[in-house]
Amino acid sequence: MILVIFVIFGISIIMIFPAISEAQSEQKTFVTHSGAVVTTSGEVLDPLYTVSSVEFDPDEYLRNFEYGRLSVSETGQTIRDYTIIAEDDKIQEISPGIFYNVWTFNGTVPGPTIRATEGDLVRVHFINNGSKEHTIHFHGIHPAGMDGVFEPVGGNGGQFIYEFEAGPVGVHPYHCHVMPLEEHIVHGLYGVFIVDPKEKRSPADEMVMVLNGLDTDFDTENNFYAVNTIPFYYQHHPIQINTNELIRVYVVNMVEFDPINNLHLHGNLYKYYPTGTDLVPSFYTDMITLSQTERGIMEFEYEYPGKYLFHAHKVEFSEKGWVGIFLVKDNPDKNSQKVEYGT
Ligand SMILES: [Cu+2]
Repeated sequence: MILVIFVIFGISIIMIFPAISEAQSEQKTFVTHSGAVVTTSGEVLDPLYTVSSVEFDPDEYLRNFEYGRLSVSETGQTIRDYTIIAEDDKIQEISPGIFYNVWTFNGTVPGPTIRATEGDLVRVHFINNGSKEHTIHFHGIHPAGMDGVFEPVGGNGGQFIYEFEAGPVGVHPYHCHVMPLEEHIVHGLYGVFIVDPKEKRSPADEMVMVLNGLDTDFDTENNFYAVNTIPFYYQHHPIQINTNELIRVYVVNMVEFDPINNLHLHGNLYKYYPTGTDLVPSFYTDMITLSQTERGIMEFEYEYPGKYLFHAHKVEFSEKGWVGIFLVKDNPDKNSQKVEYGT
């Protein structure tokens, strides 16, 4: 409160002004996915922030892998340099009309999927352009000083270089490890780190699915669940794949607050490699259960064309957005398919 005392002509006048926040009074205008124009003061999200909006394309994210800037050391080791920038002032429309303050790595939730081959030197140039402290904690094997736990990187331009040898083979999450951890994760500071074996896996149509939840009313329970952030996205925009073509899905569960998540595939079963560390599948199933940051690799082919659901068999999660569709197209000549694989 601002207290101002005027003394005019011997009369005391006390005026009390309410504290004024620029962010609260400033109107922001967004264009929704459907083209509607929405204006909000932003105060329901977080009045401390001056916001800018971001868009996220789950189709682009699905098959996008970042291999880094390549060089070779004097000893012949492949070096991969990546740059990851953390921010915590972005607003994203995560469902029509629902705006959420996302904390991002390189502007998106999840952050980029980083990919390397076992034995490569991974160098991540981390820049924290947020207002809070953030880090990157990679799951996997690395020195203690590279763990992203005891060295919080200050906001407003703080920097740190994470350097370690890629390993073990598999699919690993990375995420901010600053307390309160739940808050930093549920706002979106996580991504996927894939370590390929030196002898490559067989060619496949590869994709990344991050199972996540969004607590939009800050009561430490998720209001929405999704695969790749936008609830129901792949139900409305089915993932197109081909019959008789190997599909490989790197799946990572980043849902906070709920102890388990799961994944059920319709009309098919998949080979499942928990954490992806063993090159021999552990299960042949249509259903896996995943706790927080549990992850693995699924492999399958569809014999019959058509639409097939994949979803959480925890029905609450699927009804709140964690559901998608594979649109399987007939592929009479599978040998003519171009299959891209990591370099
Ligand atoms: Cu953080």
